[in-house]
Amino acid sequence: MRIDILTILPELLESPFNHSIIKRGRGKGLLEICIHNIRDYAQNKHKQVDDYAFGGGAGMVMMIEPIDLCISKLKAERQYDEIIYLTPDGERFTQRTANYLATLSNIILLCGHYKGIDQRVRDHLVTRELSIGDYVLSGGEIAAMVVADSVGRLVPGVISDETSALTDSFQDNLLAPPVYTRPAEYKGWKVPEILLSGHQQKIDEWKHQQSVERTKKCRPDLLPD
Ligand code: 6GU
Repeated sequence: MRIDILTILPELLESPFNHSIIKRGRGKGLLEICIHNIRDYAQNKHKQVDDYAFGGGAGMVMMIEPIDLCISKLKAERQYDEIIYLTPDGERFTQRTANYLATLSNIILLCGHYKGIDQRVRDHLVTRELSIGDYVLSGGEIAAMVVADSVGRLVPGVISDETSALTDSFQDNLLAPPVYTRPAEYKGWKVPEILLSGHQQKIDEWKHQQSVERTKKCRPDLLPD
């Protein structure tokens, strides 16, 4: 899978994809993440990418032309399944959306900034708009990291233990059960006896029950009525 990220702050996006699972996925050639600086497509000598809003109002608006030029260049090289604009007024990003995006070959993530982006980008270039939650970030970059990370780790082969992505919290609308490792007792705090018992079926039942309990307590909205 290939993910192209369009931003005016490319430095912000370098580090998160160079560690751990995502780094390994890139190393194995399963995942390509390419960062593009929108400013490289600015047409005037000041490399301007934003301008005053028509009709007034506070804040600058990101111009359509540099974004269109960057997207057009990428589209000439390959077909894109989705061109996604990250915005707090987009559709809520969930595990379900991540699962869907992980089935695609090529996607573009467009990071917004300032007061917003020329509406014509949203009307004519973007195929989907996503928000990562009901709070406002200073730009779309952190949201793009969230989307690329959660999608990238689902691409087959990126996580070596195939089953582990499937047992994540949310994959079955339940939170994950608690996990423990050695020592079996620390400062008198004990690992639940059942996990040391060797009865796999009982252990699986216990884990499921813990998942349900945790979900009831922390995220009752995930449970069916
Ligand atoms: Cl995608 N962008 C910004 N700027 N803020 C957000 C967001 C996105 N999702 C939640 N808050």
